[in-house]
Amino acid sequence: MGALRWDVFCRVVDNYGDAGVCWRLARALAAEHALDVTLRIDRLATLARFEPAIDARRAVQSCAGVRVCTLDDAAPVGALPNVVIEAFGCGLPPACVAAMAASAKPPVWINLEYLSAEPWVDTVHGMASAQPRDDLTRYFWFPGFTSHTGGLIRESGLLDARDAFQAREPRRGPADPLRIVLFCYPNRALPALFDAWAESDEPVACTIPEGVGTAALDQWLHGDVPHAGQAVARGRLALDIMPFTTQDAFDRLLWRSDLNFVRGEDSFVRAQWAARPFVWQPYPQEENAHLLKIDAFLARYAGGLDERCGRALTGFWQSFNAEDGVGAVAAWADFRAALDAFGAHGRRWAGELAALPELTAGLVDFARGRL
Ligand code: TRH
Repeated sequence: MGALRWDVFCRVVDNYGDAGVCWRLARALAAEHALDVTLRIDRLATLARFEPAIDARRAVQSCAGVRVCTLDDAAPVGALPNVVIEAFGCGLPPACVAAMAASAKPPVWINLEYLSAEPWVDTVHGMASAQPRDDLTRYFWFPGFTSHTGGLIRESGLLDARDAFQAREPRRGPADPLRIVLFCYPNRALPALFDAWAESDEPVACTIPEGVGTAALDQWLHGDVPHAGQAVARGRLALDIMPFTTQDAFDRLLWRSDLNFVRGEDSFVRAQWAARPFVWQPYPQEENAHLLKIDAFLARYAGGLDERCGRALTGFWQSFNAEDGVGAVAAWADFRAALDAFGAHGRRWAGELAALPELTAGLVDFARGRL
């Protein structure tokens, strides 16, 4: 019998995370679990932004051991896979659901949910939901930070590769710049932080992916927004605009950095595997629901820090996410002073996460038990 067939369905809502998480999952399923994986995605151009081998004009292609197809609701269904992953409740093509309902042996249908540190996730992970209209069952897989959740994607050998990379990295000398990666959403606190870094008593080298922080750069540089490959220096601050790179190269950027500003979901997880100090800006949600997500994560993450460092971390994260420039600058000094402690804590935290079930392997076991 040939390899089991898994289809991952992805509709890009916004930004890169939906595509990023699905690409990472599809690659891991194919590479580490010898599965025959197809990623069906509605916006190839988004995937091509960080996977240059992808040709956004081709409806079907193979890349990194994964068959990549444009998600087309009108396309004929063809042979059903053994397992269907519906990412982030994106909705399967109606014809696909109809074919599954008509099938004597419908695929195992799993909805991959968004990551959250909120305690309720422990109570709903793995839940089955009957789809009465189609007489199908849909399971819910919740990534998370406890053993009662679906865990996090951690490719095999990732942490060894990180350790080998960081061991080769020269230690930062006293005259060396503080290396910051800034991958955040539009944030009104940035110009004030750029000012503080430009007037800092140490050099600061800030790497910004192209298209990130544009409004703040426009304001701070009086309309002279640099493009990818360009660098700008003001006072002690050097800004380097980088073109988008592959997910693996992005990992190495986080591994090399002294402080990572990350956002959304996938870069948030990768910053934790990087075991370097980081600041998280979740995807802004209505009624500030994203602030609850920060508090839930900080309740888990900051717990391992002493009181002074915990206050410094929480203070800066909350000011940054409140887009409060004055507050962020006021909190920066204590945050900066605690960076070494955050680095040591980051290693402990990554070690704790690595002891949890790994998402892809858990998903494969779960599905195999229901085939
Ligand atoms: O791009 P994001 O803001 O995506 C968001 C979130 O996923 C959010 O949960 C979702 O609701 C929203 O989209 C719709 O941030 P995220 O999740 O960190 O995804 C970014 C991806 O881009 C991640 O896989 C890393 C990748 N990336 C690269 O591969 N190369 C790069 O150079 C950069 C900057 C990013």
